[in-house]
Amino acid sequence: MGTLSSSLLSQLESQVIELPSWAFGNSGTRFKVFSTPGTPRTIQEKLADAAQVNKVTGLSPKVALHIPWDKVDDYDALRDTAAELGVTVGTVNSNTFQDDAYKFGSLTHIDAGIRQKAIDHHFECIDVMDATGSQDLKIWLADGTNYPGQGNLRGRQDRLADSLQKIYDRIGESQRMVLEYKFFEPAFYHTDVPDWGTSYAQVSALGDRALVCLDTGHHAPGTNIEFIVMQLLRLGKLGSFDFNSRFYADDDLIVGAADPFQLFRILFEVVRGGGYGPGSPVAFMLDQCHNVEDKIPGQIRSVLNVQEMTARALLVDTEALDAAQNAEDVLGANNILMDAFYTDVRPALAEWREGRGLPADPMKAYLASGYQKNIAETRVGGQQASWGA
Ligand code: LRH
Ligand code: MN
Ligand code: MN
Repeated sequence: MGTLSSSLLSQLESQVIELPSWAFGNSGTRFKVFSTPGTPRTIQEKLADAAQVNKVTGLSPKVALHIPWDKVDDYDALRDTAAELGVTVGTVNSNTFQDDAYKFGSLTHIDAGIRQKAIDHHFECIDVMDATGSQDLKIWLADGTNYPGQGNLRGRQDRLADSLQKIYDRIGESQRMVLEYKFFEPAFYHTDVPDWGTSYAQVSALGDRALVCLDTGHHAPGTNIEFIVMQLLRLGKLGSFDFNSRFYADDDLIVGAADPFQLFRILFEVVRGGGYGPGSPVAFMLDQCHNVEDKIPGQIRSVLNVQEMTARALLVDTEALDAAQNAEDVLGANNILMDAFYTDVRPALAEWREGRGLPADPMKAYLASGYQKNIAETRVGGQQASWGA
């Protein structure tokens, strides 16, 4: 099929990119949250919207939940609703950053009572996982301090290790815990899990089913993210991605929008490091918000960006690259990588999609389906993503 071989295309067949439920809610910055016509009012409606993304792309059969944003009374029923829509529940994200009790920390808090409250919240998330069939518990902590001297950095790290152990002990044999890091925000002086090294140190102390989650927007400008990807894969500790793109900090913009070349470089290291394909432990997830654009098209664009860059990463002639690297052929090696990056895979992917009963142009198909118009007319009072406000 044009630029893409059939063996390459077959590698794309099983690609899954998990969608975050919160991408379908209204979101914004601390200045303003704009509402978008048709925004879901319930988690069931968010699942329905996610199912539309999957319907036209075939890429996103899983939806991540955020608890308590997506809290319901009956998770068995939610699991059934998801199944009827042709999706399943993916990662369950805990939330210890919106409760007054956590002003000075959650899993790291000096007060054992507050720590226990945060641990109990994670136990509740594990119950949700059990009921919905979710495999992964994702922990991101807002814990940190704003001023030098405010907290005992080491004490907080020790308490974190203790709290994480209690949560880890509760997850089932087929479940995993992923610990996400972020270099700053909302705390500005220090963050308790600021970098991959801290996450790695913490999860390594727990066991095999504790891994690192890499959010592409959570690094200082200029960080070589693909190097971190390589290292975590080398250490067997890359559990999942939160994909998004950023110009400045944790912008949560559409993945591949700000820097498609970076996304390509990351995916190349994923492929090279054995992080892609059946049997790989690496879960691909989006962690994005759509503040000014329509949400479903935003998610369609995102999963297609990941698919396109995966195809380009798979295109790299690794044999030729090895040879050029071994011969210290600096520009030759660089050229091999750039050749793949500059290959326009879109026509071949469109043709391949059609052959699999999917629309050649998923965005066009969605816009023509009338779904957007229908939800804009019928849903009144859409939910805020509870994020970015
Ligand atoms: C934190 C984060 C984390 C949250 C999500 C909403 O910045 O990346 O993954 O759970 O945003
Ligand atoms: Mn994230
Ligand atoms: Mn983030």
